[in-house]
Amino acid sequence: MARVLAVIRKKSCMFTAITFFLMGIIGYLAHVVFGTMLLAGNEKVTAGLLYPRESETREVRSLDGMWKFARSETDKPSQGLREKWYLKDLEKSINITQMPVPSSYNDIVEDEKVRDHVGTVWYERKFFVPQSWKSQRVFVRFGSVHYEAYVWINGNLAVRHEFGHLPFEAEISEHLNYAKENRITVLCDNVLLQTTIPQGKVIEQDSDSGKEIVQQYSFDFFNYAGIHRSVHLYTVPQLFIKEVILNPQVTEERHGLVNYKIILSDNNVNASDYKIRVVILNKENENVAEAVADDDFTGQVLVHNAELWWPYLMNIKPGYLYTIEVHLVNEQHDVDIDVYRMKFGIRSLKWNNSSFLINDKPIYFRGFGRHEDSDIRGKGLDFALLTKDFNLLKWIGANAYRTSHYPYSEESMQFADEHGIMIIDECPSVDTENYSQKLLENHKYSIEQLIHRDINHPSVVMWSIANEPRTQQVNADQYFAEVARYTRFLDPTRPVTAAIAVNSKQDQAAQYLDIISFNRYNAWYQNTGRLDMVTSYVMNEARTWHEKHNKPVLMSEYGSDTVEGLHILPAYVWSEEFQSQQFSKHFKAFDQLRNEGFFIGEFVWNFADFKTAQTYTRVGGNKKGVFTRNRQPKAAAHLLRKRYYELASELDSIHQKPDNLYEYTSQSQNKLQKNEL
Ligand code: GCB
Repeated sequence: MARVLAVIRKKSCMFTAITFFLMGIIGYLAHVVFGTMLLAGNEKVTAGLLYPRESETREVRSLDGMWKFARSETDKPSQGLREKWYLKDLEKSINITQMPVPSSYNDIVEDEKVRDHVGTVWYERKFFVPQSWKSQRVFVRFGSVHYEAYVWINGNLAVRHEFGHLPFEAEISEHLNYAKENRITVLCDNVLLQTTIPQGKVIEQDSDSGKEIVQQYSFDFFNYAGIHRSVHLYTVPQLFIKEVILNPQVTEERHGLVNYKIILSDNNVNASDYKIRVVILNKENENVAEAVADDDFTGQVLVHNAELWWPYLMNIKPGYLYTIEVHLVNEQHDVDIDVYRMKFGIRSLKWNNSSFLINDKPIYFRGFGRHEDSDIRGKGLDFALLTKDFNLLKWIGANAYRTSHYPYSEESMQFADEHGIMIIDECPSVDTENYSQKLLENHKYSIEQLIHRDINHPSVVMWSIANEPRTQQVNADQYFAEVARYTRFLDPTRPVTAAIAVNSKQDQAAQYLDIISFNRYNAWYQNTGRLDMVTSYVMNEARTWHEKHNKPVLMSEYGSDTVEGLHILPAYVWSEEFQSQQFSKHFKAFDQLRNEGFFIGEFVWNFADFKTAQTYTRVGGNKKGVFTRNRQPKAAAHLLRKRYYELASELDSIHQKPDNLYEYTSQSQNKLQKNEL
């Protein structure tokens, strides 16, 4: 409750400021104390949240569509809570408009007060549930609400959740009116503080109409808010399959060994009354293996000669997925009580101090940093956009992206599994600074929720625990030691990285990572316009990271803002020529570094142009996209496409070059390309 209270906001800001002032003074002593605090538990554990899927024992209903919407006054964010607006129809308390779900609310209305709103907004809609659901258990599940959400069903608080970009749910069986109308009310608060993930600051400033609450944040994307992903109701039987945790491995003989752990909704059931039967189906839906779990509902099932999950353009059959069908069976009557199906892939990951292998083959990442961002709907889930983006990723020959700078939709993770796109899965921590115990707890909890959600996705090959944390600051060392330790504790099967921008001399976090990712904008933020100051700079920096830590290195961001249609020769910043030439200078460095044996990938910043907060360095947002915000290619996209397909053919022996990769120019073209003229 407290977050919506402005007064507490101020206190917590003050608290943070005072804490760090003192920390600065006490120096080493505080450092030690802080280190001890960090080791002190307080870890929260997420339960349930299987992606809602129909089966013979489960029904799913979407609550997507038009909802009622109202914005609280910025200076009265908790008015609705105090006055209990959720107890009756919203329009009885406040003027309402219509708002689509899923979508960010910011760009739907022609009013900067909505676009730039700071604080709480309200959503509401009605729905029916049939009488037949009364014998079941009913859950409401949100794919994500940014940032904090409270949900009431018919006036009863069902759930509160913090962190955007991550799902949450609650059982609502006892709050429902069966065979009658029901009301769902959602309060969404977009305020970011020094202890939220990501961090922000709220200040009070004078304006022409009096005092205004202003949200500040340093990260470079618009703080879109609202009900961003789908809302579902789903039913399950009284005793049901709550979690399915898989750890598929590849044996030396290249069989798939699928380790599984099933968690039921009731931990105390008598194992002799129930059994768990798992069936593995191949792509053709044929039963290829099955097993009955041990009494603790864990087990292993062997898939002979398994088709492995491969990244796009690393194998001719990328993204091979099996389905696991989990049956909860009543032993006595031999009937299915619950059935849940989920796709998964079989692949191995290994890493050492210079390389990263999938199915024993070295990975070279050719990818992007991205954003969930588009015109009008902001960060709202959109299947048309998702399909277009994956088509473009394949058009350009990419095999990976980082979910910069927060977890992307579950649906996008499913797309990545299907298409064989490797994911560096990032938690929502951006520009992390002012380290505190509370921040650490939240940071760890966001990672816990992320790993809980994504652990079964074969596309996820690495966890990114932060983007551009201020790792030169006091206490960054212990802080990241603990975040990395915890991440590895939650999932030891994937390497841990963070995208670091602090230089290697000052950085204190890379020592705790398995793979070092660095962001650098040569010829853009440094030595602006100097295309002759890229190649050697990139090489030197990558080598320095490797020499210092003896770990594989990748470049997680490079690029330049580019206005589509702006042409300037010789190349000049913001022009299409500049972006292409700046990329090309990086390519030279990447090839050289790869030959040196420790450099494992390149990620352009960014896949597409995206919206940011208003600032004089951004013209209508960040323009570093290879595609425009409307997903049309800039000149550099064609250049990158050639490189990514050439790399696939050179490194992975996949000679699937599209016919139109090179346009015919003359008979001499091939010879010229091979320097034979
Ligand atoms: C960065 C950030 C990214 C920004 C980018 C830029 O280093 O990680 O969020 O958008 O630079 O374009 O400035």
